[in-house]
Amino acid sequence: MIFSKLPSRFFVFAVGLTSILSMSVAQAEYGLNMTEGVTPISRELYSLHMIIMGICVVIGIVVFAAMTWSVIHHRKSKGAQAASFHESTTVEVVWTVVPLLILIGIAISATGTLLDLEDAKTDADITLHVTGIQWKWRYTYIDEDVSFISNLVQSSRDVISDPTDNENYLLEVDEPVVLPINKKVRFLFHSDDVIHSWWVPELAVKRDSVPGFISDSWAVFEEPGTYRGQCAELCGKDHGFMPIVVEAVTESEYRQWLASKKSEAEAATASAEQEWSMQDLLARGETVYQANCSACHGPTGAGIPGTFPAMTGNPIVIGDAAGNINIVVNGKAGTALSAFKGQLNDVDIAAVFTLTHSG
Ligand code: HEC
Ligand SMILES: [Cu+2]
Repeated sequence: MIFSKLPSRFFVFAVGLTSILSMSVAQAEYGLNMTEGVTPISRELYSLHMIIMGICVVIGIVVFAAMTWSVIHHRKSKGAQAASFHESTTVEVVWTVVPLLILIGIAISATGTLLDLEDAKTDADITLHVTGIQWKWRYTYIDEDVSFISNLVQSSRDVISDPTDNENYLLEVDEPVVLPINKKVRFLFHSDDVIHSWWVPELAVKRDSVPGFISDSWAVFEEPGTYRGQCAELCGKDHGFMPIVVEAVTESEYRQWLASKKSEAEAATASAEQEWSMQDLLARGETVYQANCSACHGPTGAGIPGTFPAMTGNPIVIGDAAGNINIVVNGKAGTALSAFKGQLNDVDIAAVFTLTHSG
């Protein structure tokens, strides 16, 4: 009989459940609930979530209590007989009207928040264009003439075989996005290649970045701070290696940062005119290569046979200079190699060319 098997099955179930629960306690930083976040919209979403969760819990308790009570009090061994009534209008009206009222209640509280969430445009102070690229993000400050690529930081790449003790492993970038507090920031999302998703839990922003399509979202930071996130759409080999770091700072720090970004860009343009020693160029090339090329062509240039060509000893790379530069600058349509002209400045392209071309 099935009941003779019950105790051992129940035991396995109980042990399983306990171990799952104790696991989630051990990994407390992942939490059991969603984060409340740091922006007005994230808090609105959080309270909406709590209200609806509360309603679901109450319904769950009522339904399971009724079921459990009926199963125990009307069990066959007690000689219970099924009631023989049909088509009770009262019951049918009750089970239609009660859920309807609950749904209307949820819709009323949700609609305001959803409208708020969708309204990225009204009164936006700053527009940030976010582009997903395999496997990094480009940030362009519309109206500010500032644009840069944000890559996984080298210190995370270096310890991939043993990341113990690496603070913010895979959650640190070389160039964080900097934004001022108390301003409405509108994000525009787009992709250069496949679908990515820009996800920063504390901002309650998780939007797909889709090639050929622009979607938006927004945030207002109330406190300075550093907020981290990741790409949340499986986008290829290094999907797990394109983190997001947003730094919220005061208005004056933001202005300073913008100014320093602009002078950095000017210095980079000017450095293209300067005479570079071979040694400096190779060193610069190594940095550019590790940040921009190593994900596909490998840290040592060995590539991945059958998927990404090796750089070392590659006839195209060590052969005709113009052909090699053309491929890097313009990319190759239909392959994973994107055009680097919008991502690297002239000196960086020259440096990485010098490095790879020298074998
Ligand atoms: C997202 C993956 C990816 C990244 C990042 C990448 N490449 Fe490539 N690269 C490719 C692929 C794929 C090809 C082969 C294209 C083809 O099918 O012809 C290629 C080809 C090349 C070639 C032509 C050699 C050949 O055998 O086809 C050169 C030169 C090159 N890449 C240089 C670079 C440089 C320099 C960087 C960094 C600035 C870089 N690549 C970054 C994927 C990548
Ligand atoms: Cu991605």
